[in-house]
Amino acid sequence: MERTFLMVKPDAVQRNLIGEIVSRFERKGFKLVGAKFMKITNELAETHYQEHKGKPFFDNLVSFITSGPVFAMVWEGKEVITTARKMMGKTNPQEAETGTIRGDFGLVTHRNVIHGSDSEQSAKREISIFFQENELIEYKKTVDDWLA
Ligand code: FUP
Repeated sequence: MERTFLMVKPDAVQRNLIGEIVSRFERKGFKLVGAKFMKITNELAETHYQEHKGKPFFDNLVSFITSGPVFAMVWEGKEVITTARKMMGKTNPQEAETGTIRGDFGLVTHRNVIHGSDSEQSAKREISIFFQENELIEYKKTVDDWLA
């Protein structure tokens, strides 16, 4: 079953949106398999955002993501990587459709509420840098039988 890495960013934690965001993925039918309320170190931020190293917004991105606690999660389900990206909306909240998380709760790209892996490869990489294998819980939900 496919897994993705999602993270409620510091702006959304400050704005009391953890529950709202978690709720959207629960209601969609995805299964939470790991979660961690944590403060990201500079080193972890630079590893996580390594593809953006050298870009003009990199330093601001690292200082934003380390500025306060985040809620890091692993979610599981059918095509969860692409579906979660659709539910998040475009990177720039001004371009994100109403009804998406960024479209509903964000105003600017540098504080865009949520992170989500953009491919199978980045999901694997991001899950492994944020979580140990034994922090991910395999369990059965009877509701799964009514999905997909
Ligand atoms: P996304 O996958 O939608 O999170 O977007 P990217 O991987 O392209 O960008 C990662 C983060 O960098 C964004 F969430 C916000 C930040 N960013 C900027 O601040 N300015 C930019 O021009 C592009 C991205």
